[in-house]
Amino acid sequence: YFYSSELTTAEADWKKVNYYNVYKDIADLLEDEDYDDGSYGPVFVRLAWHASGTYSKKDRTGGSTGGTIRFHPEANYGANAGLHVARERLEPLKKKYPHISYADLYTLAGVVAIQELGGPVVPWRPGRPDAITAAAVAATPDGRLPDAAQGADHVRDIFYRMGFNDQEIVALEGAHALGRCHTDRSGFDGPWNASPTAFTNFLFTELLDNTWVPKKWDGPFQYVDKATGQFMMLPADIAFKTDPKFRQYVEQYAKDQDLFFADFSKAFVKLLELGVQFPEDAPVYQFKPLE
Ligand code: ZEM
Repeated sequence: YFYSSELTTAEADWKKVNYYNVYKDIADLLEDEDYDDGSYGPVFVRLAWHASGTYSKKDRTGGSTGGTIRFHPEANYGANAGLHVARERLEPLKKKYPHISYADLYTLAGVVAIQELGGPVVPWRPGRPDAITAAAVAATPDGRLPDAAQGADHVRDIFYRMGFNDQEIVALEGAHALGRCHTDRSGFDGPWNASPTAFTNFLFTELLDNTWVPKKWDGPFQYVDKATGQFMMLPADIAFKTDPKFRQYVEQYAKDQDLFFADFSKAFVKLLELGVQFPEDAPVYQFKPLE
């Protein structure tokens, strides 16, 4: 998926964009009965997360700034497999609103998806600048996103590097209530629960309520629920059940959806703003969900 000329457009100007209109137009792109479980919402959330989760607080590189995820080599890192689907779905909006930066568009798409799939309001600010060519920025190094095959130590290494604590990490992991794994993207297979297009605290309830057993197949090692075999957990997800410090938050969020929503919103705002130097006069939007 080599993007160069097509996605390299004129410089963004965040003040010239009506973000209420962009919000509405992203919301209109969510539903599609021919795609996955009927919604692009989950893959928009994954795009926003992968665009942002490369941040390192040590050297202040990475993060959503620059919209660098659209350029080779970052676009082609293994962790980002399949995200061209989300970028291509959003591309008409870059044509319609040429002044929005890709970095703002991709992060806003994650916010719209969370809200329109029934999640909390996520305050969002515009003003992330775009890199105009891949050469204009040093490439974001590979290996900054978590490896699903690993456990709690690795998950902590990755998220502590971004500046998150254990509670925030667990809250963010709750996004796995949404969407599914694809054998042609990550190699893993299946949704985490029965309602992958609704933002819920089901990642936590499913983790605790089911017995998770190794899936018998030729693919990468993962878990399925013992009762039906329909739902999945990654090895990294299971670490949230087995690690005592993570598990205390899993138990809280399984019991208290409002607490999860409030904590998720705060942590997701932080994620989307990692490493971004916003213009001082950029307002914070709190969009009302459309329905
Ligand atoms: Zn995910 N995630 N993620 N994640 N993720 C996948 C899918 C989705 C991990 C991971 O390896 C994977 C966060 C944290 C972590 C979403 C959101 C967020 C997939 C499947 C994998 C393998 C990709 C595929 O095959 O399509 C690991 C190891 C994580 C941390 C330990 C955080 C944080 C997220 C947002 C806040 C979402 C929404 C999906 C579903 C995408 C889709 O297309 O349905």
